[in-house]
Amino acid sequence: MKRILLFLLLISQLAVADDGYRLWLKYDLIKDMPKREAYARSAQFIAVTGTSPMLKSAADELQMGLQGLLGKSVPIIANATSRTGGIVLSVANGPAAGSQILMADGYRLTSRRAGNLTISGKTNAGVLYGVFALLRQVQTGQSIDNLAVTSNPKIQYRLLNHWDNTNGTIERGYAGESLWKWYELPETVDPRYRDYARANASLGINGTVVNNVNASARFLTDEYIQKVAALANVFRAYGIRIYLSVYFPAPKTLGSLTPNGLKTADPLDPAVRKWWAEKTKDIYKAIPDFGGFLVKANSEGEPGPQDYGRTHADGANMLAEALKPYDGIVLWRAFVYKSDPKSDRFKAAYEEFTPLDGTFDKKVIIQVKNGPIDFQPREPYSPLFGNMPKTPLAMEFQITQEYLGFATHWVYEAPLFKECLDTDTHVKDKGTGSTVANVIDGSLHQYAMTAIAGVANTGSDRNWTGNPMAQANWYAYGRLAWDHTLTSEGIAREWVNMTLTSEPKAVKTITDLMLRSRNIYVSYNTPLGLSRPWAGVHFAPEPWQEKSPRPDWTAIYYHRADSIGLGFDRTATGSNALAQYRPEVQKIWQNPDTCPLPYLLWFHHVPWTKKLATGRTLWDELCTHFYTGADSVGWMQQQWAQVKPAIDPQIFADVTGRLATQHNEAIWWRDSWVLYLQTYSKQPIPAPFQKPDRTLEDVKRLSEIYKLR
Ligand code: BDP
Repeated sequence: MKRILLFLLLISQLAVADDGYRLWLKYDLIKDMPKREAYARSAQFIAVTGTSPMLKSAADELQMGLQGLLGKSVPIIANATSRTGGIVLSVANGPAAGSQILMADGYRLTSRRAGNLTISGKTNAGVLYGVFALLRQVQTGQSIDNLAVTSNPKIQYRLLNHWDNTNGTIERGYAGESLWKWYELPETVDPRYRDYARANASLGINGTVVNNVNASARFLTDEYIQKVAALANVFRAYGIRIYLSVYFPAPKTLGSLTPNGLKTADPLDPAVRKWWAEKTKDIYKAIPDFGGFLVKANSEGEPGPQDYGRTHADGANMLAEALKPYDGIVLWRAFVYKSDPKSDRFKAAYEEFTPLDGTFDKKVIIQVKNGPIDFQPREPYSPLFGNMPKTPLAMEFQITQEYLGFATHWVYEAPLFKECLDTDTHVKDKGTGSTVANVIDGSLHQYAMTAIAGVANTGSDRNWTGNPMAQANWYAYGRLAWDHTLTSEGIAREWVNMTLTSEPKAVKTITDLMLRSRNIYVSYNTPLGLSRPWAGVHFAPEPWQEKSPRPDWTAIYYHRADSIGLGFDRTATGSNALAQYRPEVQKIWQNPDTCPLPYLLWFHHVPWTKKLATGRTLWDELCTHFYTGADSVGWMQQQWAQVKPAIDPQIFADVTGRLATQHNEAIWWRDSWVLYLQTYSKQPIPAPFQKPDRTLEDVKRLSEIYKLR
């Protein structure tokens, strides 16, 4: 008997074990019976007029979702005629009287007592997004009676960027191999591609760049165009268009392999322009809804138009010309910096791009990283935002945690995204709509096109993102791409409810943890405006790193520690990068006494003994951050332990393990920083903190070992 009971217990455990594959689209049965019945009364049928593949995806998703949530099969019918009590999906042009206007891709949910619940969109995609919005409403336990919701995306092109290579590896990927099985495509189409598309559509993501920005010319061969087309065929029914990163000298590289091939990739050469026009034509023949090209050029050794004495605009406009007959765009990246030891890398993108404002074709969007350096745990916003009024600028965020502890450290990124989006560029008077978000949503400069991109954190791991908590970053990026006014807290709560648990206390505990996680990481990793304490591997602490082929690839270039103090003087007495911001911004940041502490060392070289607004000296403040940051990971562990009863055991154990690793590594970071900086500050570790129980040599050795192959 005992054995049977044990067996049954095991089976029930197995039945609930969650491998994370379903992401936030779990659709588990709602346990609250009256609630479930209330939903069921409004979902007696799904009526859908029209047969487009996207409407079919919408109806199928709704049926599948309701089947899981309500535990009953809801029939799909062609027409509601006189029936009530069901859900009607319709592509309705024109807005309903008196309500907010429905835009392309937007959706409207309306329900009245004793009628039908209507999900309408101006386009098929709008209906699909409306379906996911309704499911979200049910998944998060909200009423679906008397609905009057209209939601339009604030940004037109909402993209993921995959840094995936032909050999299946992912640049800066921490969740396994590429999702795209190039060697199997186009003949074999993994069903997982559809689930990828569903997840993205549930957030409103409508485009994906499938290959690395450090691009291979192979993606432009007929062989690869067919493979990419097979993916596009799956994604199309979910409103997702495919884009390709292109290798700028492809005409030359591929040309050299064909008879009478090209000897140049000069964007002003007519033969090169013809090559691109023909290539683009081939792509559109295979992928009629192809989205366009993403380009990394003259950046980190990647070739580009400057190799031929041409400008970024010459290169981008050539591709725009090739795309002219089609509905495609060019996303040209602004991530550029030169190997000039005298210049400040911070200033490079602004210096190269602002003089070109107004010279780009109208099909070109410049894609700008959120900060001026490179996806650091905390950066001030890029000064390009607000300074390119005549050229649409897209935001590029990095979802994958290249500088945020890979897949072990738990960092919820919505606060990082929001911090940037909500910062005022002061192009207009404060509070009058000139935040970074207002730049990229086009409202500030009336851009004709708007875009946002997130460097994906997905891979072939069963749970997609390696760390189950990193799913929240994909989710948060997508939700903010749709509506940047959503709050980090609201998004976190929604995600936890849909993904982990709806037990109120656990939801609160996890949401709080998530909201604090980014600041905790910054505290032990790069507090007070420190940045880039890495060399090759963007993981192990190496603030002492001073040798590299280029100065801006060392760690000391960024923190500038010396016997006087710490930090990079970017005021007028230093590199004067601050001059790239509006006077109002400069005014706050140029004075070390008014500069917000999180940005202090980005702009100032501060004496170790200077008293900060907190009442502590710089040295003491740094130590306080390093120590409390590392200790706070212990707090995260305790908080997480408390939610155990509410969380699936497999996910609970997975996160518990990762947090233990994070705690050890946070202490490693703390010790590395304080021991190293102490060689300059010559100050003791302030009470109540204890001196590390290892030496600088010990931690240096650890980092060296970490870098071994
Ligand atoms: C850096 C990454 C590098 C990318 C580069 C980029 O380390 O792998 O290729 O950004 O964005 O952060 O182009």
